[in-house]
Order: sequence, then structure tokens, then C-alpha cells
Amino acid sequence: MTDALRNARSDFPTDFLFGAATAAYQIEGSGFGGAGASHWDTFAATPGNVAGADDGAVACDHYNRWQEDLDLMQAAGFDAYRFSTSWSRVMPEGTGRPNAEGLDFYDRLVDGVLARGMTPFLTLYHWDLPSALAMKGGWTNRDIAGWFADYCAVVFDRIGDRVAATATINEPWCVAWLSHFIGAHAPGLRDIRAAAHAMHHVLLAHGTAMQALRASGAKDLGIVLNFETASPASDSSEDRAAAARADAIYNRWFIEAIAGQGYPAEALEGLGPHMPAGWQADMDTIATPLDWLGVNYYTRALYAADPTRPWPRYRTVDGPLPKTAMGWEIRPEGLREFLLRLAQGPARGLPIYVTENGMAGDDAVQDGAVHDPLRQGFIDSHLDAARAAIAEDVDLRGFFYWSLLDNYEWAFGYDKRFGLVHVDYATQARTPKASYHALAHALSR
Ligand code: PNW
Repeated sequence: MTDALRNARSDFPTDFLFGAATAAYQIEGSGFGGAGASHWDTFAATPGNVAGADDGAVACDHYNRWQEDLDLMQAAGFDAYRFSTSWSRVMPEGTGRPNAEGLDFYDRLVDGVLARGMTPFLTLYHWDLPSALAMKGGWTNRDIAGWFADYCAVVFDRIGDRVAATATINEPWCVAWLSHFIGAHAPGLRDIRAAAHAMHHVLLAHGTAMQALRASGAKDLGIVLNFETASPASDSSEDRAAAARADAIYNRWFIEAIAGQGYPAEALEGLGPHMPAGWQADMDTIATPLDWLGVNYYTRALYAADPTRPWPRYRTVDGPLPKTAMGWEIRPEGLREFLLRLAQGPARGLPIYVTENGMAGDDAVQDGAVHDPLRQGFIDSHLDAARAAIAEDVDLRGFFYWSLLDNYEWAFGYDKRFGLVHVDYATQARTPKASYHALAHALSR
């Protein structure tokens, strides 16, 4: 096996940023440092929600090992580090008095990133909603817009002077649809009314926070959206319409509202009757202009019409392409397609970063080394797609691999490993995988 990528840094524009991404709840250990409970702690404690009933109480112990983890980033030659701050760590009750120890942690972390010559990319919400707010309805409660804006102001006031870019929310589709309609993430609801409210409030919270941060002089504000190719399972008009509904809910709802185009008709058809009263009056706040867009891309899904199910009346079916350990099809062309579609459509004129792309693999640990040849091919093919988009005039500024470390993969617990660095959870030993070395070599060329 050769541990080398075809792509090299020199194949990309001079200022292009290569980085890796993480999220607070997935790596830090929510049990340390005076953090309050989040809805993921309670969701994980309910049997049946998470594989192995795993939770993030310890995770990768990054709260205590952050310097070693930043050293790994620096040694690989990364230019940038995308991390999130935990709402429940910064504000244990969700509102009111901040936890000084939590803010101190992020203060040291940002300084540590800068001291290693890397650029910090901040995400303000990557899913650790304080339980105190979850008990008040969380994302289904309109008041979350104000709660979130207040929390963002506290974080930004402390570390905003040293971050290069700030995203309000990671993956609103997961926050709203996956968590309130599909029920796979906290709070685990399967309720179209709750979903419709969350789909709107997540954007209202984003827009409200954007305006509050801007008013305090903040720059370089954006959002991170996830995109998944929605293809029809067959050529039938029913399946094509099903895929169009999925595309509207997943890939159009958030960016088109932010772009000032309103919500897509294919999604309002089902969500409209369940939306919070007067939602139309919020669309200007939601359309507060962005400075940049983060794009997370992993896979595509095939949709078949299923009239026996409630709206959106579809199911996903197994696809023919090679799959990752998540069962997700590997389709790098989808990344190029989305980058072009966004740059020529609702994200016209915005700098774009790929803020997540990566795969869970069947990594083989052998004689102290971790072999992951599939991941190297995955990275190469998606870097090809990124380059193709740049060649077609997409203003793509950087690429963050998900994730630096194996970590808490939400409902899948610790079983799925996305990292460039292997984590032995019994000892917390970090072992860079072959893909880490291959990427490091590519970044040196
Ligand atoms: C993203 N889905 O999550 C997140 O930003 C990361 O925290 C996560 O670890 C990574 O992708 C890998 O899963 C997603 O079910 C989780 O479609 C689930 C879905 C999409 C994205």
C-alpha cells in the first residue's frame, strides 16, 4: 500500500486553507470543567437512542488533552482548525451567568491554535443545547432566537477578536429535521409540527445572532449547511417528485431562505400548515447577508415515493455505489455539483469553504500502525472535486477534513471512526492513521 495522495497543496490556489474539523460534544468530554447538562446527555441516557448507550461525558478527553491535539494539527501542516464552543459549557443554564472556567478553556484553545500558526474557525452551535432550554421546548420555542443571540454575544465577546471566521449554526437540517422529524438526534421527536417550528426557528436564531454580532462589530460571519445529493430511485415521475421534495427540505430550505428567496414550494406544501404563526415576518431577519458559506458534504441518497407514509411520502433505498462504514455511498462528483449549484445560485458571490468532508472506515490496527487506504482514496477524490469546482470559477477558499480525531459519532456512539487520528478510548492514546501521514505529505508538497 502506498501512503501518498495524488493531490498536493501546490495543486490549489496559494491562499487555500487546509484544515480539520471537530465539535465540542464529540471530543471534549461534557463531564469536565463545570459544563451544564445538554440535551445530548439526556438523549444518550435513554435506552435505544444511541448505539451502546454511549455518551459524550468523557469522549476524547480533549478538554484535558487539547494541547496534544493541537500539536497533531500543527505537525500535519494544517493551516486552519474548525472547532465549536459548547453552549452548555459556556452557559450551564442556557441563559444568564456564564461559566468562567468554560470561557477560559476556549480562550486558551484559541491562543493555542494561533500559537501554532493556525487560523481558528469558530462554530457557535454544534448541537449541545443546554438541558434547561430543551425543557422549555428547545428549538420549537421561538424564544430560542434571543437565547442563542445572547450566548453568541458572550462567546464572541471573549474570543471573537482572535477567530478568522465564525459560523452561527452547524447543519440546521440536522438540528431541525433529523432531530424533530426523523427522530435520530436529540431531542428524538417524530413530529411534523415540532419539525416545522424547528426548521423556522433555527434560521430565525441564526439571523438574530448574525444581527447581534454585526451590531457589535463582528466580521466574517457565516453558517455551515449540509448538502446531500437527493436522487430519484427510478425514472418514474413519482420518484422524481419524491427526490424533489427531499431536495427542497434538505438542500434548498436553508440557503434559499438566507438568500432572500423564501422557502421552496415543494417543502412548504407539507410544512406550511404546521409553521409558527406569522413566520413570514421573520424572513428579512433570516436573510441577513452572510460573509461566507460553509458546505458539509458526505454522500447522496436515493428516494422512492411511498404513499403509505405521511408527508413527505418517501423512503430512502439502498444505492449501488461503494459505501463507507456509515453505509453512505461514496460519490465525489456530488461535491463538485453542489459547489457549482450554490456558487451559480443562492450562494452567488460568497466565499465558500468545505467545512466538512470525510468518511468512517474499517481502519485496521496492525503492529501499532493504523491502515486506512479507503480514506486516502476518499480524500483524494473529493480534493479532485474541489479542484474541478475551482477550475469552474467557484470561489472555494478552503477544505476541512471531518474529523481530526475518531470521536463520538452521535447516535452511532464510538463505533464509527471518521478520524485522521485513531483514538484508543481505553487509554486515550492517539495514533495518526496512514491517511494522516498521507495528507501531511500532500500539504508539504
Ligand atoms: C455531520 N445524516 O453530521 C456533523 O456535522 C458531524 O458532527 C458528524 O460527526 C459528521 O457529519 C459525520 O456524521 C451528520 O443522518 C449526521 O444525514 C447525520 C447526517 C448528516 C450529517
